[in-house]
Parts: sequence; structure tokens; C-alpha cells
Amino acid sequence: MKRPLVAENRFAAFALLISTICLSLGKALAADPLPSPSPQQLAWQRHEFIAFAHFGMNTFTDREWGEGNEDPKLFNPTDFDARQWAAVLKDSGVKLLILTAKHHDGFCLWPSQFTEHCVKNSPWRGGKGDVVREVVDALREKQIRVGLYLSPWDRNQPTYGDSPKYNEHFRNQLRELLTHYGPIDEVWFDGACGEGPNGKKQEYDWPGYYALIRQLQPNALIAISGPDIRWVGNESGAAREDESSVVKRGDQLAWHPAECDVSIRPGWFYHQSEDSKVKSLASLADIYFKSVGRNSVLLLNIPPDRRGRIAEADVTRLKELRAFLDQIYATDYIRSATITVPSQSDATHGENQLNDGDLGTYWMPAAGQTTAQVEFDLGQPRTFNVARIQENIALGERVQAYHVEVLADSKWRTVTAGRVIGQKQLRRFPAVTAREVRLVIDQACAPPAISEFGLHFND
Ligand code: FUL
Repeated sequence: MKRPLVAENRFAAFALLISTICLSLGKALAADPLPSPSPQQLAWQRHEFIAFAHFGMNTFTDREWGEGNEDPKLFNPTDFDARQWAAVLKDSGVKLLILTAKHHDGFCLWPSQFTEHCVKNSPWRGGKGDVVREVVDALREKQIRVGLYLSPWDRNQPTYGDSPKYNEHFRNQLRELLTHYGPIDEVWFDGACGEGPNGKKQEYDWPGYYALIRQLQPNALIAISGPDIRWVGNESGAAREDESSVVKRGDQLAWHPAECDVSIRPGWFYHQSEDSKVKSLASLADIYFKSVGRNSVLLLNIPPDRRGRIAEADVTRLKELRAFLDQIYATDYIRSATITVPSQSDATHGENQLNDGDLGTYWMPAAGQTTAQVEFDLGQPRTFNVARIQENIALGERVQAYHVEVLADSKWRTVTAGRVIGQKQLRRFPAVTAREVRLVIDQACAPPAISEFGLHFND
């Protein structure tokens, strides 16, 4: 139902994504400087798992898209508790939360001086409340980073469609959000651009919005309809195999990592009727493998309910997910393996850095080699079905083809193979029992820099 109006920009981003090319570049890429992340993009990619909270007028009207003419008095959470959100997120391993400060209906969760359509005219906290403030404070107490969703499409604002006027209004709102709440790490722009009053078409001033963000919050990443983080192209939480952070923009290559947004429930907002439709653990685990495990960031939406709390069903499922992930990562047969390299490793980037648990250190073959192999002796036969491979993406995505082999019945056989590694690959395959394992880099556009390798068992 949201498809027809979902951003032109999101589809433009998708077209761009289709032309993702790191791998097909082969030698050409080696000649060019290798794209690599900004320090902010690098930190963000290493978060791996972040969350969305869709909360606002729609929570109280039981809708997904409001019309913009809702009475602000309808917004009235009965037991609002941002600390409960922060505690649940912390326990789940979420590193950043993006709050819908304003969705398409235009209702603002902070007391904006530029509109009456906001919390100050609601009965909640006697009209003195500020959801953004409470959420930001609760997140910071738990060292969770903050992102904000500010919908450019605004169905309430009378100036919408009167392009210069609305652009000014939108910049005013951005300025409020980016100056009153401390450091903001991600600004999330959906590109939806519905009709204004009398069929007027709003032209968004994207360059102006970006310039203001850069000025006020130079460390904030601008996502989706923005230059720093791209939409993966679907809302089901699945990246493609070999999803790359390197995309083609005109004649140039750029670093534009993928974010997989998906809701824990069918809708983006809370609906009591969906309490029994919270995604199963199996489905969330699959999403995790297909997003985090495919070199992308998982942005999981967890919509608070009408009390202003994360509902019990969601809390339970998040606990299950955390336990599942902890159990997978807890056993890593490479941690105690003996590692050897048939040819030589680089003098400062030896093979023992592959299992030190530190993403900043890495193994690199000697003498500028772009193919290489590393062997692991697990000490005794072990049963595993997940290989974890991580590049040091601070140096770009270098690997263009790799595979993992195991020695079983005196024969080496390939259990998984791929092209992109990037921040993290979690490669699933039928369980195999073996003592000797090899990671083979078949092709790379520069000497490969592999941070970590792991072997796990997914029950
Ligand atoms: C979409 C919006 O239209 C949905 O309501 C939701 O906010 C989703 C994350 O982005 O484009």
C-alpha cells in the first residue's frame, strides 16, 4: 500500500544499486584509487544492527499513513517510558536508534516552534512533553547512538507544495532537531513526495537540506535520499549476495553502503491487531544472515505501542534473537586454531591477526600478492555450518572472489564461495565435520586485508 508513493529517490537509488560494480571492474579498479568509507561510515557499518522506532500519530489512529488532519489531542501515550525502549534495545545489541520525529502526517514529536501540529497541543505531559528529548536522553544513558527520521513529505503543513516556502519550513525544523538534541549520527530521509494542496508539486531542495546538516552536524550520515547510506532496495531485510558498498556514480566509484530496513511486525507502526504477527525467531534469524551476513546494516523497526512502551511480544522475540546470535558467536573453532600460510604473510600483518577478535588488525599476504591462501588446523574434527569472513573495510573492499574449503575424506572440497566480503559475510552451508580448513582468496583488486575469519555452528 505504500509502494506507489515511496520515493522516486528510493527508486533512483535502486537503479544506482543495480549498477553496483566493484566486482565487474576487475583490473580497471586497481588503477583507480580504491573507494573507502569515511570515518563515520566505517563506524556505522561496524554497528551492524540498528533499530527504527516508528511512533507518532499513527500509533493512536491505528494507521500506517495519516492524512495530516488528525487532532493533536489524539496523541496521548498512557505510560511513556523511553528508558524501557533503551533497556530493551541495549539488551538486544542495538547500537543506534532512529526515531520518527515526524512522519508523513506532519505531527511532530517535539515541541516545534514552526507548527501547532505537534506534542505541545497534545494532552501528553500536559502539553509540556518532548518525545525526542526523552528518547535521546534515555539512549545516551545506555550509550546508544541517535538517528532521526524527518519526513520531507508533510500532509499537514499548509506551505507544502509551495516549494521555496516549504523548503524553508523544512530547514527550520531540521535546524531545531539538529541544534537542540546533541550529536545526531544518522538523518533518515524518505523520498516520498505526495501532492500538496490543490495538486501542487513540492520540489525538495535536497542540496540545501544536505548543506544545513553538514553545517550543523558534520558527523551525521544522511541516509536513503542522501549521499552517505543507501536503501538496499526492498523492505524485507534482505541484501543481495555479494552486496557491495562500492557503487558507480557517473564515471566515478563511490562508497555508499547498504541499509536493510524491515519491521519486526507487518506494519511500520504499532497495531494491536498485529501483536500475534511479530516475526518469528526463524524469520528474524534469516533476516540477520541476509543483511548483517551480507555486508549490510540491519535496520529493524520496533514500533512502541499506545502506552509508549515496546510491547511484550516484541521484547520476547528480541530476547530470543539476542540469545540465538550470542549462541552462534560464542563458539568459534578458529579462535584456538593453528594458522599457516603456504606463501608468506606481510611482515606486519601476519596470519595470527585473523583470529584476534580485533577488526582493526588484519592479515595480508606478502609482496603485494592479490591471490592467497590461509590454512586452519582446528586441532580436532569440528562440526560447523557458518563461515564468518570480514575484511578491513577501512582499506576498501579488495576481495573480488574467494572460497572456503574443508578437508573431508582426504579430499579438499569447497563449502562456500563468493565475490564480495566487505564488513561481514556469514556464509551458511550444510553442516560439515572437518579438522583442516582453508580460506582461499582467488581474486582481489589490491592485496587483500582480512580482519577476521570464524567458523560457527547455527543450530
Ligand atoms: C516508507 C514510509 O512510507 C513508511 O511509512 C516507513 O516510514 C518506511 C520506513 O519508509 O517509505
